[in-house]
Amino acid sequence: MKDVKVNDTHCFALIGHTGDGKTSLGESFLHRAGATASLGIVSEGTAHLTTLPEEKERQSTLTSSIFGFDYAGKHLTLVDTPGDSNFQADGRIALRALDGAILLVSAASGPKVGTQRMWQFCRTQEMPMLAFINAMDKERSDFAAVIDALKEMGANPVAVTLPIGHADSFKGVVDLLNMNAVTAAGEVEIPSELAAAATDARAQLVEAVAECDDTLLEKYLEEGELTDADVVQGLVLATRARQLMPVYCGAATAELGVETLMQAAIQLLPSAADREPWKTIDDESVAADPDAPFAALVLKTVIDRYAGTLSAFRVVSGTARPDSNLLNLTRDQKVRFGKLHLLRGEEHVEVDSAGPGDIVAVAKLKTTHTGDVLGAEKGAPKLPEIPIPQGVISYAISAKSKGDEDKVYASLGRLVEEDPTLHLGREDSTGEFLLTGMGELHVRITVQKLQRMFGVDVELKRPKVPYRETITRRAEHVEGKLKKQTGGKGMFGVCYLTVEPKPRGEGIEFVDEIKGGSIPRSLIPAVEKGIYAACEAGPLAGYPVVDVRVHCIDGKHHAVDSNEMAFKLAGSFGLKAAVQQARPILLEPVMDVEVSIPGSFVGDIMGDLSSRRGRVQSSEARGSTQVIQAQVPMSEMLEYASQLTSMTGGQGEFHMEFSHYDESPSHVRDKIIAEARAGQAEDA
Ligand SMILES: Nc1nc2c(ncn2[C@@H]2O[C@H](COP(=O)(O)OP(=O)(O)OP(=O)(O)O)[C@@H](O)[C@H]2O)c(=O)[nH]1
Ligand SMILES: [Mg+2]
Repeated sequence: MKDVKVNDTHCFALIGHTGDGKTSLGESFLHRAGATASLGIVSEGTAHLTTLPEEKERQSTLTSSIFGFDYAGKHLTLVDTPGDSNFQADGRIALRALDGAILLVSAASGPKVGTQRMWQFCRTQEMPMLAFINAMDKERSDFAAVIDALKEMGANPVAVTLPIGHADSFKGVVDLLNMNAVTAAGEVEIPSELAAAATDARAQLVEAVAECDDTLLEKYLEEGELTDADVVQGLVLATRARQLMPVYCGAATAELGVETLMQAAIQLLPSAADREPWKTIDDESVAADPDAPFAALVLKTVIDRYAGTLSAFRVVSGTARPDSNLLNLTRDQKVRFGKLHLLRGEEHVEVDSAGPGDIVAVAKLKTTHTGDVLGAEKGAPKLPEIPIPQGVISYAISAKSKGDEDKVYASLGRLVEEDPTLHLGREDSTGEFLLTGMGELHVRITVQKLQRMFGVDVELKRPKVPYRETITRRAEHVEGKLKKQTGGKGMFGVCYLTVEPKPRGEGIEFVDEIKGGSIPRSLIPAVEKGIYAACEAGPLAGYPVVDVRVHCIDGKHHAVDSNEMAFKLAGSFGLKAAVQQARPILLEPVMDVEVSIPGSFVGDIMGDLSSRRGRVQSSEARGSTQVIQAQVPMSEMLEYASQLTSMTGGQGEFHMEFSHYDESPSHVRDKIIAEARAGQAEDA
């Protein structure tokens, strides 16, 4: 693999809504490239990209799958991501370590909530994208309608292929760059009935490309045409600058339109050498130079049946070699690489080096987690680590058989290690474990895995809503004081805090404004620690305090009695008092919900969503299905899966994803505060 140069090394993801055909497309890539001997089929459980029994059972991807292979003299790493909102976060982590994405859209149903979400995410990451309109062989496939829908979504789609026929008569694609057609028989002439449409679409493509570049536009306006080389070059630049999203089409399962797309991925999406340069935390560019000091990002941790736990990383610069000593820069610890493995579904192939753009895995490094930055012992660029999305829904769980608690905790710990979007905690008041994930299915699948991999059974209780507390106005000069005189040495520390609200999602910020040593320098971190500790359990109902800027403006100390503990407590008391004075409110998580139902249920479902305090945002027909989009507080949606089934006799489907935090209305707030107080009283 390593005779391939960096500019022939590509890594990209397949993204989109669940069920639109990402894994099928990935399988047909692998098959066309000769990386797999047979075409893997999701519905038959033979896909090389879905290896878990839970994935085979549900016929759906639950965790991103990395596959390295060679094609046309290039080394490609394909990452197939999950489309279901419960598992999309895993794909988002992986995307941070990749150079491009192919957005899959169903030709029959167009972009959906999952399509939109992943597209939006890639857009914020400034990631070049191609779109693939899949399943042209299905009834009701409509290429032009999907392009329109992509435009409406805010993308800049431009058709680079046209479908030849549709549904049963779908045969292949017209390639507007080469002005030929590609069918199961290979390259052929454009069918005569499509000649006019192809000329027309080619003109639109040329015009779109010309509009992205002033020099090209001038040339185009003067000469009325561009050379083939100009069009290709212009399209390459416009794709990488994210001015255009080139659109391809085909049918993944019939392997039609697939090679044209693969060639486009290589030609239009950047290689590891010509992607936007990586930036260090100090905003310096990092060149993809195989001879520079090594730096890499851990994008996945995999528990493998044979190899134990593996850390998969994407090399950003330098070259990884087996049996070498390195640093985990995130945790500031030494690590040692053993063998390097190229990941190919279930199969792992040992390799002797990995350079920029390669993704390989090593046996789990102690203390290394998904998202971490690895680097050479000397001179490694300081890359920012990958942020890990936090789960939103928590279930209390307990072991089914008494005495199994330790085993449950240890096994869950392993699963959390593999999937960082899961979080395992313990609720002090009840002693129960709290498993937090991205959605109900995420948590349920984890429980299934626990049973299969470790043989432990757990019981899931009603989920808990992760409320938050915050403030709505400024409170100034609030005292936090600890003064204690018990026998010998006393404890003394005073701080004065001013708090003010921050925009939603910005967290807690500590600003040190101590002047003149009213609190000794060495003790200011203790105040900060105390403040952060107090933010973990707010004064209203014990939920975390968020989005507050805390200025430490003054204080008092004592030469003998002031110490770290005293100032930590002073900080904590000060924060609690300041929050109380700053008109605190309770925030509740609000979810984006998309419900798909047969048209006859629209009235019932809309009414039901309103009774759950939902705000319906749109309702539109997609074929015979009606799709309702709404925002609904999480607390009202905890058991929606089973309720929707009973309301629609099993004909409804829904997707739900965290959207934002909103102030909860007073009747909800009062109830939650009362519940929290009752809980505390019980403990006392
Ligand atoms: N007719 C037709 N069916 C397709 C095509 N592509 C995929 N399918 C079928 O659609 C179903 C879902 O395909 P997948 O490839 O598993 O979809 P996915 O996007 O990976 O879904 P998730 O893993 O859940 O995100 C499978 O049963 C496929 O056989 C296609 O081009 N034509
Ligand atoms: Mg899949």
